[in-house]
Amino acid sequence: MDRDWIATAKTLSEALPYLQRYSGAIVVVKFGGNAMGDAEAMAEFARDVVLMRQVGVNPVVVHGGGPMINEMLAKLGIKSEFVRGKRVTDKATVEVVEMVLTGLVNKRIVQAIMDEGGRAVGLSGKDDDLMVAVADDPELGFVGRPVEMNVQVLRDMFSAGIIPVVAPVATGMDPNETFNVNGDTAAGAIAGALKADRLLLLTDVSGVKDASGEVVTQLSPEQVREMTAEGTIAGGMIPKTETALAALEQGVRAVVILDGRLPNASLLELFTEHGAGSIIRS
Ligand code: X2W
Repeated sequence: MDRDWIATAKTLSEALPYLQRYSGAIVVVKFGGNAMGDAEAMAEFARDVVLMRQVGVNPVVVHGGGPMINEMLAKLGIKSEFVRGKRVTDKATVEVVEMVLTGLVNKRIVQAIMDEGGRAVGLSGKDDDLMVAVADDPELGFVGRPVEMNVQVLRDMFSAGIIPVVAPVATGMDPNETFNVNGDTAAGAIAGALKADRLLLLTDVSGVKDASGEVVTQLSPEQVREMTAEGTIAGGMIPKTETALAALEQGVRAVVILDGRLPNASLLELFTEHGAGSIIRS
């Protein structure tokens, strides 16, 4: 026997208290473009989400797709430019962002979830006015900061057993406007409005690291602020920890920053004693 089936059964048995704890919970999962990698990674992510739904969790997927937007902009001869981690988004760019995120990327994820036997419906912040944004910074053009969330549509989908898959594109106060919202920001705003039990930010690093490069498994908001002031939390981690702090302030119970490239990263975090990445909570 090349596999220890007794250990497999034991793993399932040990998951019982976690399954009980998360039954009925709302878990928002940010799935970034870098974590989507190949078809295998996508299928594995989809299976984890379908399993969550199967055991009574209400998952919401909020996705990114930065690398896919870059690729399409390059094909169209439009240059990509980032300021403080956000894409400078003019009128032509926002049209490409909306096409790529709500079309290509969103439907790939919806299909991957259905391939694993789940029911998924894709939507963007424009659908049912889920996410209304205003311009974040004049330098960035049509980059949006969410100011109004209408999450009833997500609750309706939970009741129907449907997994919502949300593209981070928002409508404006003027309904003819379209805003490009950073995927982490959108996931935080949705988790905040739902007062989610968990916000999982799947990325391509193993978590928040201390000055010696070790992953810190548990952090308070105060520790995050101190580590940011000292410069230990820097670069690409800053938007993630800022999102985490804002989400906690809005009533999210805990935020986890974890490596989405790890096999079954979300399951490891939710359903085992081990956990994964860095958990931030008050
Ligand atoms: C992002 C939206 C997609 C995203 C962008 O245009 O790339 C802004 O920068 P990842 O894969 O999660 O990085 N929006 C404002 O967040 O994708």
